[in-house]
Amino acid sequence: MRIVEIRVTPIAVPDVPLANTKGVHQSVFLRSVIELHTDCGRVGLGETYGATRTLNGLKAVAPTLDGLDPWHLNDLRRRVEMALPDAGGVNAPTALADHRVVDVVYSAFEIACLDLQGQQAGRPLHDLLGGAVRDTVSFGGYLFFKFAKRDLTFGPDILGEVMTPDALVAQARWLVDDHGFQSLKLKGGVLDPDQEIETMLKLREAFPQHPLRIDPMGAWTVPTALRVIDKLAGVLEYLEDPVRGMDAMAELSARTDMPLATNLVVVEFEQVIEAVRKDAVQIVLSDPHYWRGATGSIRLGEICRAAGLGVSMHSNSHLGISLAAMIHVAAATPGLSYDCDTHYPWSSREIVKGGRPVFVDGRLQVPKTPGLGVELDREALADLNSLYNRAMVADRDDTDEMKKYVPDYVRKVPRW
Ligand code: GKR
Ligand code: MG
Repeated sequence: MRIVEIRVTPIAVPDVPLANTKGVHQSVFLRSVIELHTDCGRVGLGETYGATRTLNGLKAVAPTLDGLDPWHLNDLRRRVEMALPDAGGVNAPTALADHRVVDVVYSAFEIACLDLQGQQAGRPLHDLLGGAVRDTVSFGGYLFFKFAKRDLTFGPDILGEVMTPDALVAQARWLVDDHGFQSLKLKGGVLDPDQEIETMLKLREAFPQHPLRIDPMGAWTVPTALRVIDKLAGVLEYLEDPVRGMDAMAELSARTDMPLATNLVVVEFEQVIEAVRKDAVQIVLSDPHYWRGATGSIRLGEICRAAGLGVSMHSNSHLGISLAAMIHVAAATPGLSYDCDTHYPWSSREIVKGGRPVFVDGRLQVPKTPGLGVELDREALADLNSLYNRAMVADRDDTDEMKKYVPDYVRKVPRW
């Protein structure tokens, strides 16, 4: 089996103004859809970020994959590195973590290669990763403070403005009622820490059995984080990226028993070593979009096990190909003991056939069909590609978008 044609299609998907510590989501989120066509008529699929640096990286690598054997992932890595010397990071200047272009591009093509391997072998992708250790994957409800969407050109709003603790609890009720989520994560770092403490306490009251997390993405100083921890003792299952940078996380970690998780300070294997040396975090978020694909994510799980760290799973706005990849990886990661993050309920479109999967009790079934187990809906892909061409949004910039809602907004991390 050889790759004979590579397609990279940028798409824009209607989004709603979800807030975070660096701003707010734009009216669309961007993704790239990868298709690897083979000489035997199979098509391997991948989905990743869609902003310029990722898209350019994917396009630069695509022609070099002609003739690749999808079983040869070392060859894939070699070709990606050769096509992208000194490519740097993918993220916007306002982002808080920087993922390497080579890792992101490799990851996207790797998933598509694994999809092809699975199809040829007649086995689900997770069988290529050591096999599933669970039949279903459990996701948590991802809560956001948000504005009421102003520009409805590309799609409607969901739920209107949510900027108070009570409105946030109502949002959680909606997510739990509609999808059955058994745990909840709040994207914090948006309101004053006292209001976010109040929000978490109200969530605890409304959902006494649900494990709760908050992720302010580095919005707090160490003293502020200690104050929040004091008020939320016994309420959180873990605290994600409360302070900014490895050293601040290490300082906080030395002063609290609260488990600290991250998807900001540990995004490469070298940083796992640094984090362990500094005892900066207790849980690392895995993600097949930048941890060197599905195989890298499994390796991360193994390294975390050896280092005594827990594993959870990170998400960004995504559609069904990514969701499938996340499910296969989660299914084959024995040490994953927390509900995975997902932004999925925040969009209503899909690019895979069969429509949107339905969460039951916050869970999705692990596919048993060969490869990723999803097929492209070409009409839906064309539609979102046309939206990409019309929306004229080439990069994610939450800070710039925030100025539309709060004209004097200044990005400041940490802010409190
Ligand atoms: O969607 O605004 C967002 C999130 O803040 C996302 O961009 C983060 O990458 O969900 C992510 C996180 O856990 O930090
Ligand atoms: Mg996070």
